[in-house]
Amino acid sequence: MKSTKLVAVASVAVLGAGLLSSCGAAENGSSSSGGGDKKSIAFIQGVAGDQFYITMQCGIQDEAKKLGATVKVQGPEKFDPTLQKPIVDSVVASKPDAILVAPTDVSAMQAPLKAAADAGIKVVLVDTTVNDPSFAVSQIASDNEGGGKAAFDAIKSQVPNGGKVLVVSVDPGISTTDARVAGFKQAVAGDSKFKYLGVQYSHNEPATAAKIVTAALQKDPDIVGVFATNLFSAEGSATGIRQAGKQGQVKVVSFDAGPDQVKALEDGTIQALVAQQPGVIGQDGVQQAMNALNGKSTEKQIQTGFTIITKDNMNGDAKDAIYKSSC
Ligand code: T6T
Repeated sequence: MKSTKLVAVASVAVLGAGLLSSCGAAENGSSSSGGGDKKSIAFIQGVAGDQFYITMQCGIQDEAKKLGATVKVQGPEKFDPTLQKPIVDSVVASKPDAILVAPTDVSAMQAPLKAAADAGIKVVLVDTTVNDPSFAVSQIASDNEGGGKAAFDAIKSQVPNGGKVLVVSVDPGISTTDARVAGFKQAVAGDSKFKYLGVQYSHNEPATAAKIVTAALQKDPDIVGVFATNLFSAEGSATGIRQAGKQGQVKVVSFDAGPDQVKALEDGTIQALVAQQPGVIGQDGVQQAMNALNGKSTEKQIQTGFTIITKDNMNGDAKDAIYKSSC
């Protein structure tokens, strides 16, 4: 296993769609035109329009250009396996040489992706995984559990005296966000000054995340911290905090680093971001796919690092860790 590429830019001393296809998918970009004897790679995102996957797409396209492959990108309109499965099926029918895919559910995407591998397509799992990923030539993801722990450390540095903490996640059954919740929960359990209020699911809808946070603050006005496990949970949590008029009072730490999250960092609604390295995940994914296609050995598992972004380093060392909205 490749060593962890952890980028510790800052200590956690915080504070201080294009075309719509018939199956409802957004085909949001293809690159490296031509073809000939070039290898063809299909990238299937977890959801279209998410800056995490857009940044990953940029890394994929850059690397594919270097290595001489074509790339087609598609993603479902929502982070939802019932919408992602038909995309996988139609991509498999189009017979690309390799698929880079972020499965939206550990169980529901198992059979469709296994079928892709059985059809002779090299499958690389990027970001998320499935229950039995043995059919994949490689899996590349952040240290999601470690990131959950880092999120707790960031909250703790804000409120060293402890108190009640809440988690806003996406849906159960997503490997990444489930691991972040587990890492955070375990870290809270290790510090008796903190009380874990549990996890609530936003279904990747910012409006739902906002409602969760406002309702939780009504029920428990003494909440000291919120951990939002991804970009859309964070956007909604920030809205909920603003609606409750508790900016800066309740400390918010989230995964990801989309432009809206960075704005919330700037205005003091969010205190720290655990930024992943989606571009690197994409580059590594293409390299592994090409190795597999060229008969070279692959790395079964690659773990990428993260950067803690705060108001203090967002315009400095951590600037490059902010996600892109376009390539
Ligand atoms: O946090 C990322 C990704 O790692 C996760 O699997 C799903 O949500 C994001 O895409 C951010 O919205």
